[in-house]
Parts: sequence; structure tokens; C-alpha cells
Amino acid sequence: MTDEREQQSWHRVLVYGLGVSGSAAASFLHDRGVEVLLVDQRRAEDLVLDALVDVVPGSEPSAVSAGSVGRAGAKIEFLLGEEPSRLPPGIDAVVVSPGVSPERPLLVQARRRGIPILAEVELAFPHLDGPVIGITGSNGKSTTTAMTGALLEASGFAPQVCGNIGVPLVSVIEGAPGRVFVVELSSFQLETVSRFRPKAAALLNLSPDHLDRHGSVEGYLAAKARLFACQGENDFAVLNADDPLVRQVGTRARKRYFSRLEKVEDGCYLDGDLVVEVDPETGAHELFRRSDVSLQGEHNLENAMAAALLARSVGASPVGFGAALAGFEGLPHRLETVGLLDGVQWIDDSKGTNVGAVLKSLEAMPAGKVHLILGGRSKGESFVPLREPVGEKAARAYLIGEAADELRAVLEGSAPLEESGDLETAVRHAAEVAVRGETVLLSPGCTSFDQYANFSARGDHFRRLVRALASDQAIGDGEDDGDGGDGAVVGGRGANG
Ligand code: UMA
Ligand code: ADP
Repeated sequence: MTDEREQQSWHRVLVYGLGVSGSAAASFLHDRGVEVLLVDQRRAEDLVLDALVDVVPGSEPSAVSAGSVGRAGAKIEFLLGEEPSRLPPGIDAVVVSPGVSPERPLLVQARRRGIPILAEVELAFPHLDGPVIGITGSNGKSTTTAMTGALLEASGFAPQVCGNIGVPLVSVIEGAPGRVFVVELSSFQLETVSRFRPKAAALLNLSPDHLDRHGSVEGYLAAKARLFACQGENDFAVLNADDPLVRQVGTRARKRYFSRLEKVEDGCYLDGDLVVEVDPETGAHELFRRSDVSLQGEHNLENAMAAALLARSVGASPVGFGAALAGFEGLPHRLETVGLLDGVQWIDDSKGTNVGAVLKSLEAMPAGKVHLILGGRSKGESFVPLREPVGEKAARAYLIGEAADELRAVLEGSAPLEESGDLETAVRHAAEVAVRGETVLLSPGCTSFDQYANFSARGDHFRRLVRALASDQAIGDGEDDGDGGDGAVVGGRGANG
């Protein structure tokens, strides 16, 4: 039985989580006449109304908190506020949102009864009418996904950039024909997939992350490796040759490696300023130049190499790659310069939500000149690897959020530490001491969920705080016009790197 046929036999599906992913899945199922039962542990009044409105136009939280709302066609029911203790009757399948652990009691019950549990990406997969490129890794997923889209576009393809980057795969099933689906995939999305088969898949790097969800590094790696499980020998696996854990990944697909450090036999490598592609059958040629990559940091060169190999795997010509990489501005909240105030650069790296990301961001910074804002909610990984680089790069570190005590215990003695508590205080503290030529970097190494809805809300708040400093400074400059120099420049991507 094909996936699609199996789905056609469903009458009633439970969708767990009414966020971006779950509401798109519910809409998709409802449009196909399937009865949907939506479960979310949040109360109706705490849910983002937009998500409800997407599924049930005109609905109000008060209307659904009673338990059930229908609209034309198949019924949609809601069970909100807590997880039901027993699995409701007549459920043919369960679609889980990425943030919902498959170990939730309701899902354990479903598994025991043999009811299929699918990730939203797996629900979508059989309906896609074009090749799929899947991108995962601990860090660099969103950047590489967007870069791959840019390279494909430059080569005349029609990429559909989606997935964990913020656009559920199930929401882009309908669309113009001829698209290439460029899908960012998190370990949460991959954890339950068993049939997802990308034409080309990349594993960018592996460092401990999301241990609170996966329980161990092994569990986390196993989730990532599922991206390659269904690939065949005509598919492509794009792997980081410089990462020992990534090198070991098993797959039937053709392995194409990228490396900054050594020559590879199949894939691409760095030779001076040139990034050379080598294919055992057709030989070597230039793919792009290192200096083409507009984004700062060695990690972005790696992202560009992976993106280029992925684009090549669906047949893109490399002719326009250099120009596309030069024009690629990067995504917000990833080493994004949001202000230059009195010679101090303010950088938003709010998406740096694990230790590996902070290490890479610090690598791109000059020694001893960084005022580093760290903290938020820990994901269970050790902060110890930060100790040495913080000692080398940070003039001072400002600790915020739930993880502040743990960070203090690890970092004590490496650099001067400030107990700031929250972002606003950290920005004020840093503004008081940072001097011309230094950088204030928000690269928290933690999730934002203790104080914000998500990393974007945290980054946006940082930008607003920097803006407010700039306007204070503008008033100050107006009174004492002695600066004459760079004063305050605030805004967009600037020296985005
Ligand atoms: N919920 C429960 N019980 C739980 C967990 C969640 O009821 O145990 C409910 C919440 O109350 C909430 C809903 O589920 O109403 C949220 O679902 P979700 O956490 O899966 O979030 P979505 O809004 O559906 O967004 C998800 C991804 N979120 C997560 O993986 C946490 C988004 O990635 C993704 O962009 C979106 O699907 C579309 O694919 C965000 C993310 O933070 C950016 N990803 C992590 C990361 O990049 O590190 C993995
Ligand atoms: P993800 O989607 O995997 O979270 P992003 O592209 O959003 O990755 O980047 C998040 C952060 O990870 C960036 O701010 C940067 O500090 C770091 N980063 C980006 N690319 C890499 C990479 N290839 N290796 C390690 N760290 C990276």
C-alpha cells in the first residue's frame, strides 16, 4: 500500500499541537474531507488566535474552549488545555507537531494500539510533485536552506524554501508545478519519519543539542540519521568531511563530501580562494570562490559548500553560484548587525541557541573585544566547551534567564561576569562599559522560551533596545555635538555575517 493510499483510508485523525505545523496539517486534512481532532495542552485563550482562524475561519477561542467546532465539510474538534488521559475512539492516525515529544502518554497509547504516528513532513511527503532536498544538522540549517534556494533560483529553478525555517511543508503542497522543495528539517521533525526520501540530503554538522528532548547524544544523532534511511543509490548524501560524527553516517545514497580542510574524492573542497567541485567521473572544476561568500565566518563557507552541492544534485549549473552567494544577505537573528553606536557594533545572534552555535559565532570575533550576552533556557547540554573561547574572546559576559546560575558556575574565572537577569538589563550593562572598537553580541546558547515566545521575539526585542539606545544617543549628540564620527547607525543587515 502506498503512503497516499493509506492516507486515503483515514476518516478521523488526531493532530497534536495547534501551532504553525499542526494548524497547517489540520487544514490539509480537513480539505481532504478527513475529520480532525486537535489536541493542545495550552488553553484556547493562550493559543495564537491566527492558528485557530486558519483552521476554522471566524472562530473565537471562547467558541472552541467548549470542546468542538465544525465547519462546512468534515468536522473539526478541539481538546484544549490538557492532554486527554485516554485516546479518543476511532482515530486512524496521529500527526504530531515538532515540539511534541513522541513519548507523551497519549502517543505512547496510540503506538501501543498500532495507530500510525506521523510527523507533519511525512504527512506531506507523498503529495509533493517535485524533487525534495532535505537539510539538517545542529547548526546552519536555516542559512543553508535559504542559500540553496538562492543558488537554485540563480540557476533558473523554482525553489520552494520551507520546513523548520518557518513554513510547514504541508502548507506548500499546492503550488506552481515544477518546484524543487528545499526543506529544513530539525531532529524533532525527523524523529518519527520512516518514509521520507529526499533526492538530496545534507547533514551539516553534529554537536550536542536538544538533549532535554532526545535524552542522549545517541538519541539525537539517531533522529538526524533518519533523513538518510530511505535514500537509494541514485540519491545524494551531502556530508561534512571535517566533522568526524557526520563522516560516519550510513546511507545507500552517493556520498558527496564538502571540506574546508582537505581534498575530497567526490564533492567539493577549498584550494586557496577557489572552491573546487570534483566528480570521480567528470573531473574537477571551479564551483565558486571563497571570497564570493558575503556572510562572515568559516561556518558560512561550509554552509555555502553544502548548498552548492545540494543545488548541483538536482542539476543546477554552477555558473551563477558566485554572484548568488555574493548577493545572499543572510537571515535575521544570525550574526546580524543591528547597530553601530559610538563605534560599538551590536550584533543579534539570537538564533545561536546551542553551545556549538556560540562557539562558531565567537570564532568570527576578535580576541578580548566581545561583550557577550548569554543565557535563557538550557537544553541540557554542557556549557563547559564555552569556557576557553569566552576567556579568549569576551571582555565581559552578561548572564540572563534560567541558565544564568549554571553559566556562572562554568564560566567563573574565564571572563568578568555580570548577573544581568534579563535582556534589557544586559543591554544597559553592556552599553555602560563597551568602548569604541568593541562588539556587543547576543549569542545566548539557550532557547528563549523562559522569557520569550521564540528566538525571533528575543532578537526583535534586542533590536528595539539597541534602537532605543541609539535615540538616547542621538538626543545626547544633539546636546553635545562633539562626536563628529560614526554616531549611531541602526537598522538592517549592515555587516551581516
Ligand atoms: N504543545 C503541546 N504539548 C507539547 C508540546 C507542544 O500541546 O508537549 C503545543 C503547544 O501548546 C503549541 C503547539 O504545540 O500550541 C506548538 O507546536 P510546536 O512546538 O511544534 O511549534 P509550531 O508552531 O508547530 O512550529 C514548529 C517548529 N517548532 C518547534 O520545533 C519547536 C518550528 O520550528 C517550525 O518553524 C514550524 O513547526 C514549521 O515547520 C521552530 C523551532 O524552534 C523555528 N525549531 C527548533 C529549532 O530550530 O531548534 C527545532
Ligand atoms: P539552524 O537553523 O540550524 O539553527 P541557522 O542558520 O539559523 O542554523 O544559524 C543559527 C546559528 O548557528 C547562527 O547564528 C550561527 O551562529 C551558527 N551557525 C550557522 N551555520 C553554522 C555552521 N555551519 N556550523 C556551526 N554553527 C553555525
